[in-house]
Amino acid sequence: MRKPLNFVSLSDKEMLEKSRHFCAEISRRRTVRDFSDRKVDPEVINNAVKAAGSAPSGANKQPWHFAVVSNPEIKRKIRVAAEVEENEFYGGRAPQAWLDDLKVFETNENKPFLETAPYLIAVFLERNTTDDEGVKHKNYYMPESVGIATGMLITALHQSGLATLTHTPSPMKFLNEILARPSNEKPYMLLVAGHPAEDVTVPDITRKEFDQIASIFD
Ligand code: IYR
Repeated sequence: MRKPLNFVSLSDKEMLEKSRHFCAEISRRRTVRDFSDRKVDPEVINNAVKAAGSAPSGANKQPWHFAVVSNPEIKRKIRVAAEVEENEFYGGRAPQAWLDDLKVFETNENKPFLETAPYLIAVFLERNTTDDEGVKHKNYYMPESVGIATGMLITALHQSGLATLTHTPSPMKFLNEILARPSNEKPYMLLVAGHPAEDVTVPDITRKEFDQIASIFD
């Protein structure tokens, strides 16, 4: 079965304008590590998750799950468990070269934002899916699919006026336990979302120039 494509055609001029505007808007996105506790309308978060759920995926298996957490006790449990892993990371597990690379970001084992920010979105990758008859089905291109969906989630939250932090405490198995997710789901990322803290600053880093990231064959 097929159906018509619901495609919006733009004029060349509109296209150019929209592309410039979007590039400028998304380039303003910065990862934030200090959040305000200001509330966010849950629908804004749900809409961003719906946008992420529209991502392309291998054989349309949609191998993702988004656990949306605003409950303070659950946020606290996540913070405590993440800080256990981060203590090990900063206290010896990470090689010195890695710690040196992180210096500019001024990160450490303390993760207060996991409690301060109004929302944590734990993204899980479904390794396989079990149907109603209990038969296991393979998923395809899971990291690619979940990566695209997570990028769309970050983009959707940014254009809704929210700041995000892509947090990856490692290992993240504790998220399965705290959020009661089955073992076929692998924690992929813990996305922190909310308003930035007042007067927040970010590291003065630059992005590579276009010709450093692209090669053109015309
Ligand atoms: N997960 C740790 C360490 C960390 C690693 C990388 I690569 C970063 O870009 C930032 C942090 C932490 O969150 O502190």
